[in-house]
Amino acid sequence: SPDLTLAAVDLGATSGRVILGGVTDGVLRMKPVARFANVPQLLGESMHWNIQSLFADLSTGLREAILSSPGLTSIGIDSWAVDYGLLRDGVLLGIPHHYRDGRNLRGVELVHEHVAPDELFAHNGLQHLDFNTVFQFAVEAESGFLDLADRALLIPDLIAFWLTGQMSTELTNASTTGLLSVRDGDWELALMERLGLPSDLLPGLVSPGEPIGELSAPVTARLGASEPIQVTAVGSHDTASAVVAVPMEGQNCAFISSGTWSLVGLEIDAPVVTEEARQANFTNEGGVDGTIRFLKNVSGLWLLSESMRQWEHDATDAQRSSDLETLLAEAAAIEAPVAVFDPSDDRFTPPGDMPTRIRDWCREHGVEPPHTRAEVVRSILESLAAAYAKTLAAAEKLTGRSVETIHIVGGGSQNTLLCQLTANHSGLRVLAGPVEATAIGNLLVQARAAGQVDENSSLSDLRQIVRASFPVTEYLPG
Ligand code: ADP
Ligand code: LRH
Repeated sequence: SPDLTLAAVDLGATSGRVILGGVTDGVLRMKPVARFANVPQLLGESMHWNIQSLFADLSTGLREAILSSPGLTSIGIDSWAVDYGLLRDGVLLGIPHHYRDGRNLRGVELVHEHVAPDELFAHNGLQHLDFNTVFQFAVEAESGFLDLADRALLIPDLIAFWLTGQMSTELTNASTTGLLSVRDGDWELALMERLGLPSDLLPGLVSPGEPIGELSAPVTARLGASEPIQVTAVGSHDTASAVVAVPMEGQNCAFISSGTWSLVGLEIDAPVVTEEARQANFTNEGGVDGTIRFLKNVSGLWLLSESMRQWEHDATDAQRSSDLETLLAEAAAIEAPVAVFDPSDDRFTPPGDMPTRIRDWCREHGVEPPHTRAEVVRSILESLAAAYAKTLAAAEKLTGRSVETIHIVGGGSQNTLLCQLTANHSGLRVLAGPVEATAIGNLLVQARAAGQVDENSSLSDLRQIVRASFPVTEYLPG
């Protein structure tokens, strides 16, 4: 494929992919070359990412990409936020923890002993999530692990290091650590010092579009490349890349990046760090080109996939038939009202028996619990849609903006029931797609850096390419 000269490595919490792409005449063409599961590992009591297997799978994907497109010039890497590996002398110390690991509560306690929640928010502008990197670092400091390490690399930066030998911290993902200033976008060195964290634990910042480094000689050989290939910084936080590819036009659009999590909010120019925003637990994450994503992390399709995992686990052979499509069709056919619960309740964060936890939540709150599998599915989707509507109403109030259209991107944009329920609960028009928004945003930032689109293109120019390349599906409130 002569014009597919860019590759996106996109690691979601549910699955990873390698996708080739290139922009010709204002249209992005893509070719998926690899897709692999991302299965967390429980080792004793702790929960980890299977980083070895992810790196092996993405390397196989990159080999395929190079084989299929020998003119490949650039690779961009994104993944879920907040998690990292600790290193000493370039060697990984231990297996990176999963953000759903139970250790984070201790980290929250430790950090709040030194810095109160409101002060922390004034520094970093982040929604309180127990897994923000700053809390994880506090646990590592207490256990003595940080004393052993000379570096921490966020997951996409760790992969870039293994590919190039260069260490850096990409800016959008850095903004999820809790250690980046929401005002000037630089490391909060004074905050790190107060928390006893070494100021050079995380390496220097790079911005999306900047080069990270060329594939090292051994990696070039292993991947079968014959020309030098650049690893280019993209919005390495998957949500930052996804929002680049939300085909929104004008000020009256909101987005929902819908996958394992639902990231629900607005793109704005300057952070909102008012006490009201903090109380409502909104976040100000750093986006590509200096934008701010004012959003809330509202749980997501994790509730559904984890329920399905439980049913698969419980199933006798006779019952082992509920694939996603069947379950969604059964859920769509339900006419009676179902339970609406709070999908962001902390009890739903760790892996486990979601249907039982949902029923428990309902009983505790005097709500009739869902009984059948289809009712559980409907209840999950109805609850997510209700939470989206509530979150966007709050975002409108806190920013003074008014939302007319909700864009849903990511794997969940294929869930027609969820899209329709979102339109119903919000009373707003929903435009669904593209599905692979994250990989698209990753590729477009590379395309701009590589000169396939004008280097002065703004995000709205890039979104014009998204509109020209991918259809959307409209849902009107029913
Ligand atoms: P992540 O990037 O967090 O790994 P994705 O954006 O890939 O997540 O979304 C994964 C989710 O998309 C799945 O949990 C599933 O609920 C949903 N999904 C995937 N394919 C379909 C489909 N064909 N119909 C409806 N939902 C789907
Ligand atoms: C989505 C995501 C989200 C974070 C969470 C840890 O994949 O990056 O933006 O809050 O994972």
